[in-house]
Amino acid sequence: MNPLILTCAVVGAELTREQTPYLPLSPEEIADSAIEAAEAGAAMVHLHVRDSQGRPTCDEKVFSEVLEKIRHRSDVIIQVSTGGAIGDTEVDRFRPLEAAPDMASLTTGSVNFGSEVFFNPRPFVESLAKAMLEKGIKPELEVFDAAMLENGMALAAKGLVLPPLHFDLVLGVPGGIAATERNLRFLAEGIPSGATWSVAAVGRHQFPMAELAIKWGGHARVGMEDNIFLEKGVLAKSNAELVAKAVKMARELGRPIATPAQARNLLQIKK
Ligand code: KMH
Ligand code: ZN
Repeated sequence: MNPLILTCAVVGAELTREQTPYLPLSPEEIADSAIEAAEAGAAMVHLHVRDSQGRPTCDEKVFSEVLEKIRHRSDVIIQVSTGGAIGDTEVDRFRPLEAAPDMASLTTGSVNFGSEVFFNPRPFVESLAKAMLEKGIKPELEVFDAAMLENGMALAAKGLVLPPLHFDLVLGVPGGIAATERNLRFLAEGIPSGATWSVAAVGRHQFPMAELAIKWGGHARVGMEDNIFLEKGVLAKSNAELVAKAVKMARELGRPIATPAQARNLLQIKK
């Protein structure tokens, strides 16, 4: 089987220390947590950053600081979020690209997100894709609902995203597609040939959906952005613990873990 690319989504934009005291917030904490996750087996990290008050920010200076700290000590693939936090302006959501990451997330459509709306109108998505293309940043096409798969392929048809495409199937966000085996199979079957896919399922669905992806030849994302529990009622004390659990699962299922170099090769990302 092809090696498994594990991504760790380190902090996200929604969580607070009230929900888990183990959440990394400062640039040092986020960088350390990303490096520990890489040491535990993550080939890629998906990053949001926080300001000095712990609030989500799109500030490219904070992103650059975190990226520099990580790159000093690790060759893990760094993917920044252009999803940001609900309510971020379109202008702000371009800013993380200025930190020159390897990859960036690119949600290909709008979706309800809890009681709010995660706005991704087509012209905005296309302009983000164009900016990534011009900067040589590979997009991870984020699919929160079924139509977003077609939207990703439409970007490719317009030449705004270059093959090989990489999709992240985000399951279980309230308002998006639910985290069920049937839905994951449906989406995975719709992945165009030559493309890669990973699953990021929310909360208690994180590991059951990762297990299916491991068995089916897909890739998986774990980490506190999506799930803060190692098991029922037990908070993960670090992102590395969540990655280590996925590594153990993959080993038991006979799937090798991709190093960052192998993942760069699979995703065709230049160093
Ligand atoms: N925080 C969510 C509104 C992404 O990183 O690209 C969007 C999100 C997706 O987390
Ligand atoms: Zn994110």
